[in-house]
Amino acid sequence: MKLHNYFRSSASFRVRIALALKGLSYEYIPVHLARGDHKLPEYTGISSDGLVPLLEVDGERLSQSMAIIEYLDETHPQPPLLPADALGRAKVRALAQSIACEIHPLNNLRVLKYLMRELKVEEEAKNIWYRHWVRTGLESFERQLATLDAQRRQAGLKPSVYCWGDTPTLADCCLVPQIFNGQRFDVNLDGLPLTMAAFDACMQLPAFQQAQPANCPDNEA
Ligand SMILES: N[C@@H](CCC(=O)N[C@@H](CS)C(=O)NCC(=O)O)C(=O)O
Repeated sequence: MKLHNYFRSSASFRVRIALALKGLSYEYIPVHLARGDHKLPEYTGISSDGLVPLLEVDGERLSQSMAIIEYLDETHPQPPLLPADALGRAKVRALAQSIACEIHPLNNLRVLKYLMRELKVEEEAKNIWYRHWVRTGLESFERQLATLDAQRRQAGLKPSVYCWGDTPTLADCCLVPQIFNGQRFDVNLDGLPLTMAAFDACMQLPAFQQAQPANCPDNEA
């Protein structure tokens, strides 16, 4: 497998975590987003959306981190990244999508660049936009974790160690990169106890440590 990705890209980081959790090896192909390498013909020739990550596998090219992770989960089921039951899967996907669909699109590089370059928004206003949407999204995520926690207790289940249950899931693959991103841009992460507990639990695991930006071949200190 070949993973076209960028060390700082949250969506790429999600896939690196999934690959590491499953113990899958792959060729790391850096695409320097800040330099605009994703807009060069070499990349747009293989990627129809011009975004990272892109996974080349068995002669196919897969885009969209969530689709890639679900593909990996179906083709390499151990350890599973989604619960065995339909209700559990819906809950985990809802958590994952609150980050991938509600937060991440608003803090994406091209959106922030559009604000500044086309709408002439100042750097400070752009940062306010960024922090507002990330914080609001994480507060919603925290409320969802609190609801799930209450449901588990009611059902006589142990509190979750990770976002859902005692093994990492698709939701954790999404949460950890979002927190890294928030930390980088000074988002206030106070008052999110369940969210940060899940993040801390993930970061104890070698797979999450291995996948983090600082351990990528294209990392820039
Ligand atoms: N929904 C997509 C998002 C992909 C995406 O937006 N990737 C970002 C990096 S995290 C990117 O390539 N950005 C380039 C740009 O915004 O110009 C996914 O989950 O894969």
